[in-house]
Amino acid sequence: MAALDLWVREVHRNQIAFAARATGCLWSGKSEYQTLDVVDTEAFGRVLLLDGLFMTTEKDEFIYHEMIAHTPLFTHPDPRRVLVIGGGDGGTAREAAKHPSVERVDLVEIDRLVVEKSRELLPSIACGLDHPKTSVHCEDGIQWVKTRPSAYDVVIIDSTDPIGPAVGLFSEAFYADCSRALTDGGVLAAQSESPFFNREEVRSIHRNLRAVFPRVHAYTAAIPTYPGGFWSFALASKGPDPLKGPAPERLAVFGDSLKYYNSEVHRAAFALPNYISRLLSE
Ligand code: SPD
Repeated sequence: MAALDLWVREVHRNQIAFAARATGCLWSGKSEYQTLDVVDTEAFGRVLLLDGLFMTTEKDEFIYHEMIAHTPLFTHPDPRRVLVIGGGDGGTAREAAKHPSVERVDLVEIDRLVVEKSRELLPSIACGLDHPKTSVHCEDGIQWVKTRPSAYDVVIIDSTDPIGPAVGLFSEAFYADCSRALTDGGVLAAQSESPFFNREEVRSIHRNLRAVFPRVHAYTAAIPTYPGGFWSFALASKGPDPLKGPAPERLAVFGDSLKYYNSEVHRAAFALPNYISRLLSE
């Protein structure tokens, strides 16, 4: 008898699809905010999907988490207090906690089920949730930043896509609250969608950030499991220049523990293809 032909598939805007062969489903359920599935695959190991969209996978998560965390953290000269909004799987907190200067990582994830299921089923990623520097708060990040003036050196918005509970995490009003939650010279990074398939979202993220921050740059990374395999991030700074790259003595402390990020990758990530720089200047 032939084995079952099971695939997990993300359909993007009913136009394109990305699929991976599944070897089993470890959890499927619904929280108050979204559907949540953890599926085992041959190609990517365990995959976390929210509302049917690939959020993170055991095998390629290092690319996204290293780039969303280390790019802003090495841009700031001395990051001590870090806020991660979203990021309930723990990968971004895991990377932030690696910085010797970082004393505290507040992780504010609205959906408790994401935290619980990540701890249970994605331990290599979720170890960041239980790091001694990390405090997990299952609360609304939009409210959190409203009441914490000058509390953080770096804010990282590790959100889902701009649908459902995450929509407010892409607004100018929210970015203004994040700016107030940052110290002078603070730095913010946010996942900012596919520059090829989400052109309007990318443009709007940059428009909203530019209304608040004096300096805003896009950077990119190749991420196999996100639509198009190519993803963008936004870096907004109240002072430090992200294009300089990491201080060599700070990066040296990491030895060979990073799998994607290095100083050449940091600088190269800000080099934009013409179609993206034109999109951002339109
Ligand atoms: N289309 C996928 C965008 C997902 C961004 N966030 C992923 C969370 C991983 N910590």
